[in-house]
Amino acid sequence: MPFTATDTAHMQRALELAKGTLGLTSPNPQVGCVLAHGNVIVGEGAHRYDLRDHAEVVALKQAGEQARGATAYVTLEPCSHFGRTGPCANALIDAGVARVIAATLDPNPLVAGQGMARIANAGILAEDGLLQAEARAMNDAYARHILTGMPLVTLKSALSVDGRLAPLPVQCAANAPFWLTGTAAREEVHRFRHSSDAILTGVGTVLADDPILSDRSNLPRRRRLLRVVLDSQCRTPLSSRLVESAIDDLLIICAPTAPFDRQRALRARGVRVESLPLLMPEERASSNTHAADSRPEAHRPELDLRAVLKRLGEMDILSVLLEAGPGLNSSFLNAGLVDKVVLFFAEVELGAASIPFANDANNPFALIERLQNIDRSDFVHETTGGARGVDACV
Ligand code: AOF
Ligand code: ZN
Repeated sequence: MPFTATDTAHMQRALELAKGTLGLTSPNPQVGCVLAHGNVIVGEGAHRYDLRDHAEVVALKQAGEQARGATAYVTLEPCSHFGRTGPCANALIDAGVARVIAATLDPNPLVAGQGMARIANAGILAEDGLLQAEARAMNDAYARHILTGMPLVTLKSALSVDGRLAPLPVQCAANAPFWLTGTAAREEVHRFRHSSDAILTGVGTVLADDPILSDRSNLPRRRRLLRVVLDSQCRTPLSSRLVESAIDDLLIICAPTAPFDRQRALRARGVRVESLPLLMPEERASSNTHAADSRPEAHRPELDLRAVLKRLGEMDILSVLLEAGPGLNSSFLNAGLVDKVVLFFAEVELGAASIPFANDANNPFALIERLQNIDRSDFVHETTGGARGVDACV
């Protein structure tokens, strides 16, 4: 049966409800549900991880007996498995709904079409694909993680029009008098931080800028935000704003060879310190998607970035915002581990004496060639790949 304008309006409402839970559902997806008889909504809701109930159950509880005969509009296929809650497919069947419309199927291998199949087998009209692109885009990090165990990586940088990083602390330092980009861009940065499970930077940026990497958006406080520093030798100062503000939300990833007293001192300040193996230059070269790297540091052992992301994935981190300097930007791009790039351009030229965006690239647009092919999962938001991975914001 084709979808009607009423169907679209209700699904739009369900998407709106889901969008309102940004930062509140990870490691679960953002999901909204509307139950309606014709134009009349009898129940609606969204999932929030801390409150457990899935979106369908929130809406069913609100609708009570009025759920009978209603159409359920869900932004993600109702689940068919027992997790922290029972299967939503069964809850909808038991409530006697007449029709279920899902915006998209759930990429979770435990569900993956089985929820809709169960509903259809119960004799209920089950359809999917209404406003699918929007629904998928909202959960692209969730899809990446559930399918690969790795988080989705967004590289964020504030640049001059000639594609250079600012010579002074810019996007991070709260008290810094100088910002490369304006207020609108800063608000956007905080919105991006708010939508990420982790913000990742390198010790070089910590030493140069003393950033705090907090979410200062005005949005409802997110469930968790992990700040991560790649610091193979544990050089992060105990007096840094990151360490001073650590409340079990700062992870320093170092090499097994990092001085033990430094590791211990950081732990004593409430910092989580974990070591991961280093990758030798030859091993990195074989996994590089890009031509030979001529930087001097390209010939030293470095943290294995793939192992770093895998570890963050194990910690249920679905999305990582990379806010780093040229060295780490280059390393991530060269390893083919960047999915999206968000560039904020300021109306200034900094000139060749300033710092390039990535060590081996003066033109950020040339880097687009090195973005990971995000189409490897058919659930991941296609338009970011279609736009060649760059969302430019001013
Ligand atoms: C739905 N509606 O609102 C959500 C769904 O551990 P649990 O029980 O919370 O299950 C988590 C999985 O359930 C998650 O990976 C995804 O497959 C699905 N999420 N499904 O029907 C919802 N949040
Ligand atoms: Zn469910």
